[in-house]
Amino acid sequence: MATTLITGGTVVSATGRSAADVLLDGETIAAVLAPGSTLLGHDLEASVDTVIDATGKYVIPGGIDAHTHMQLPFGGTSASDTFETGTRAAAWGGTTTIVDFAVQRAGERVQDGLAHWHELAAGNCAIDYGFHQIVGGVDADSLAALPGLIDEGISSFKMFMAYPGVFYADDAQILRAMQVAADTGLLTMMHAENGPVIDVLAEQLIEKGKTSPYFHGVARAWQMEEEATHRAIMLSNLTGAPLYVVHVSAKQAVEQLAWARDNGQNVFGETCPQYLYLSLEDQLGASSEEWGDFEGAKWVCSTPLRSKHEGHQHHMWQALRTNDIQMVSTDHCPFCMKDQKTLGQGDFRAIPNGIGSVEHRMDLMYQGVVTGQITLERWVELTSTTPARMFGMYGKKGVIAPGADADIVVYDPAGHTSIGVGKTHHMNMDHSAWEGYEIDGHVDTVISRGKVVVDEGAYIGAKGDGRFVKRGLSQYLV
Ligand code: DUC
Ligand code: ZN
Ligand code: ZN
Ligand code: ZN
Repeated sequence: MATTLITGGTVVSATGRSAADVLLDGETIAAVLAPGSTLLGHDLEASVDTVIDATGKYVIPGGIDAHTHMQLPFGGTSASDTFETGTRAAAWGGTTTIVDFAVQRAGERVQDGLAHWHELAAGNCAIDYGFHQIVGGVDADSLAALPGLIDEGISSFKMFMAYPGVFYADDAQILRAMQVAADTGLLTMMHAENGPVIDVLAEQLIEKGKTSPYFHGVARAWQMEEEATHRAIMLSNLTGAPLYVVHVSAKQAVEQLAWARDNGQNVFGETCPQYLYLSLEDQLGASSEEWGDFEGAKWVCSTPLRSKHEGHQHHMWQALRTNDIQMVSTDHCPFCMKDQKTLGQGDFRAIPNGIGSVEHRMDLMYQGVVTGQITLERWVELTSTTPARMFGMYGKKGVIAPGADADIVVYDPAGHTSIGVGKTHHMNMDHSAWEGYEIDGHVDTVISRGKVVVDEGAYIGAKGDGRFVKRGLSQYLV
């Protein structure tokens, strides 16, 4: 087995930092050692196969993006990143594990939806990957299939309070699924927006001729995120099923989660970089049109970007510090402007929902360290350690410790990253939602299970390096 020694760096964990050398033996971390240590009298630098000099740099556990949608069929098209292109872009950005959403549609067997997702991913991924299960049709068959997911290494499933007629689950369906979750230890993930109300608001806007992408955000009112979040919390309270609310963007939804946690409920929230940095007003761009032009389609996602005048973004950073929000994932769901987003020209309801960020999450969140919004340790916790614990991978993933998978990023705080097409952009999309963002930091080296896959901006891994991760139950269950 090839051995590697990462020397001279500062090893950062969720709880602290220290100067240490990290010894890798094949795919596994063998030891974390005081700088310059010998092992049983051997000079390590002389005895290993490869030495990586991390002097002046941070050595962190590889990023875990627990919310991606490679190849997701949506609105008559499919997300433009395949497992191959999307996981490669993730690796470039310092993410060494993704958890993607396998899709079951109404009328389809859960087992068939899952099998299809395995076919899409197997042999194509650059980094390790796991799956959550989307249950797009809650009925007696899909409920009966849920407990069997645990043996398949899938310990979480997602339902939608939004998208009537597509993925939507009503309260009665959610109740029944949460009852199964409470009995089995599956973690319930929720897209918490009141879809039926949003659909009426959207229809009324279109009737008034308000068709531009901006009105996507107007229709998806924060009140209907707060309301759905509260409803999910109460159903979780009633059933005893722990709850994980995905892509929280409204400060009022954060307050619901904080309230429930203060009441002792096992509920968790995830936000995404777009809700920390971007706003509904950004969607208007430099357009001279009153309600923006079609450029705004680049930022159409659900939940939507929120108005900067209401202070959601500031509140979200605060929630990351106070642990009212526990995780940052991307909800990576890219669509090209030229032939996909354009489906919604003249009617924002037909714009495929999603932003591509899988490549930039580690950098964008590191920028929060630079600007004093979060600590270095919190950066690691939000982007790697908590995702590993939340989704049953901790020990193997999310930590630099003997016995863990050798998933490691060497991050250079003195480096610089310019984001945008033609700069840092390896996702399969014809634009960037993050064009022009400048990061004071740089992903230098990315190691995935002991193999260097990215070295100073060069991808040197291969399709199929990534393996399916069979996850255990959430380590946040009590
Ligand atoms: N939101 C998105 O932005 N894209 C895919 C699905 C979702 O809920
Ligand atoms: Zn969602
Ligand atoms: Zn999503
Ligand atoms: Zn560098």
